[in-house]
Amino acid sequence: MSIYKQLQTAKKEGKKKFSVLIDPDKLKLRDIDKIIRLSQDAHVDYFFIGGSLIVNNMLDELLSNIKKACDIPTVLFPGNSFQLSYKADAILFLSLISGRNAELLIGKHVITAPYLKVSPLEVISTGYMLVDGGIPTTVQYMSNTMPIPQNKKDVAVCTAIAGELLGLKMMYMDAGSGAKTPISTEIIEAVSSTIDVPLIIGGGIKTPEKARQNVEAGADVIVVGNAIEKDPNLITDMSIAIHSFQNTEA
Ligand code: 1GP
Repeated sequence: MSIYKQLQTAKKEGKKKFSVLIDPDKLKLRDIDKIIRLSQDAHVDYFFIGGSLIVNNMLDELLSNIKKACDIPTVLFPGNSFQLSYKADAILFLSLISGRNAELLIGKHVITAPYLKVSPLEVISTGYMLVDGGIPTTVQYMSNTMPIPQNKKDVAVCTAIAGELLGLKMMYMDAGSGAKTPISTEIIEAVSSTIDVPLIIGGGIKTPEKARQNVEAGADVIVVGNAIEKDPNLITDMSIAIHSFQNTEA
């Protein structure tokens, strides 16, 4: 089953997914084995692979190592058009719909389109919405766009509706990696109750409690990067908090 189909089915059944974000630049190779092992034991659903820069050339190697060690699907979450690899299972084809930078709305897509068209990757068009996370994030700086303020719930809702009407298959609301303030449950609730496509939430999620609140508010996929880089053991409790949602609701 394709990853997108899995996400749609899970959404229909009220099941939540947990994705561990791996930034090849930040990760020390010796940590990856621990993260893979813990992720496998905790039934992590996906590895999102990406970062704003990726200055080393470890992307292919990292993907091969993950493939060799486990069967958790890998999804590219590219910070720019150079972060492409056929070794992943899927790619989030991101359009930065919260911003007004034409290059990131459609420009880069035109450049990468012919490569993706012939690639074996599952391409999932995704509306990327940057929400203010309390500190200027790398994405904000690199994309030269303004995030949606946390108190402008209506702007977030209308942006997500527009993305869905344009045919984007998922929405990713992100406070940016290392955000001080993660996205509020109010915005998650408002957006999730208005759209039908899967909703991914990430940025600054540091505790299993916050992950849990987010899925209760309607998030379908929770992405955690920084907190896990600092303490890989968090994977277990995060996974329980996210995956147990269905059970307690039933
Ligand atoms: C960033 O949503 C991801 O794009 C994850 O953020 O690294 O803060 O968990 P963190």
